[in-house]
Amino acid sequence: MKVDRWCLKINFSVRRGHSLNLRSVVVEVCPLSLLGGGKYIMTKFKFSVGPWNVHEGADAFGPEVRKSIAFEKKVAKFKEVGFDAVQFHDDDAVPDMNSLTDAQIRTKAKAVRKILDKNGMAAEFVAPRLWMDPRTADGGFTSNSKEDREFAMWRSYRSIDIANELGCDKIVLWLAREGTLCAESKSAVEGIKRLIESIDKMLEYDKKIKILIEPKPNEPIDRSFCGTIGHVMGMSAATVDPSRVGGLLESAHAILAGLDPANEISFGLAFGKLWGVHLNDQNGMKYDQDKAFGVENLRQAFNQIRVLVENNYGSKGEYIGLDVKAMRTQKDDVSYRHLENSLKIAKMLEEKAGRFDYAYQRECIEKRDYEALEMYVMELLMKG
Ligand code: GLO
Ligand code: MG
Repeated sequence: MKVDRWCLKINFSVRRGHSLNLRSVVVEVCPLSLLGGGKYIMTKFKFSVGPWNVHEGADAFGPEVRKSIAFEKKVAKFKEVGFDAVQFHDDDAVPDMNSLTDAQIRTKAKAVRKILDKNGMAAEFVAPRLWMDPRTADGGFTSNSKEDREFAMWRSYRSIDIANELGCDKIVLWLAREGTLCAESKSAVEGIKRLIESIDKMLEYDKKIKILIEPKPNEPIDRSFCGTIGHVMGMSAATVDPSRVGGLLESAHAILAGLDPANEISFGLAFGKLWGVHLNDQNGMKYDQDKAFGVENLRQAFNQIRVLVENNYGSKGEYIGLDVKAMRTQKDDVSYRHLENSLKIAKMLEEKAGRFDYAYQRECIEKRDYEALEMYVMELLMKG
């Protein structure tokens, strides 16, 4: 990359009668060509991303529109953009794993660890991809077929093996097809019990592994068995080791459930069980959009970052994951833009959260003048 000009930006503001809050100082040092990315904005968070977040652009109605990018290239680019860790599906790490032995899977995972190490990146989690294989057409853990349920467990155990090789202790369960398309086709009571039993087996298979359930109310399934972070907390409590079962909250999934993502995040935080987030955005209750973080609902996005900052999210090594997808219209050369934008917006909102005037908030609360508080938030967001 040719860089000919550099730019240093220092932004801060002080409210009348208040001293300078160091957390509110933003220093940007960057080549002008990177000004869009926000890589150099200061943050207290660590960020993560999955290889699936840079994709070929196929959707339910049309084919791929961008070229595939090799895994190793993606990892190098993630680092350059400003990410700290990679999230994996089991077969992102070990493609074609169904045709490999358990030992071969471990060997392939070791090679992936080397790629991460070479690029100074960590692995955040491994998620069994239980929605692509024909054997998961009716779900994995809750399929009506015993063989399918066994296949789901095999993939889950292998995901744990892969996580161990990659040096991470988190397994994410996005329960994509655990629910029904035909309401009468499964007993929801039995379904929930099967989910809990499956998680128990994973906890017993590896005494150190942590399970993070990523709730979603629908899509691809019609009625999910585990739609919100409240469901996740309930399931956690019913497992053999609740201290190792927590949640990963995705903004778009909360919106699809008709809930406020910041409140869902707060629910998990209140239980000390929010161990991951997938920040992104969503225009209303339609298909899952995975838009860049903050581009639709800026105030909601601000409040997500605010509660994460206020509750010291990240202090136990948790990452902010950005589960965003590029618009299908993006061309190859700008296929990381949605990630750069999401990172930049998250960090800019973190800076705004650092400037949030808690004394003024208290004053408004005492007077019960919430209109004033709301206007303060709007001005904070709308002014530079
Ligand atoms: C889809 C989910 C998906 C998961 C990922 C990790 O709606 O958000 O992207 O987060 O597969 O399990
Ligand atoms: Mg997600």
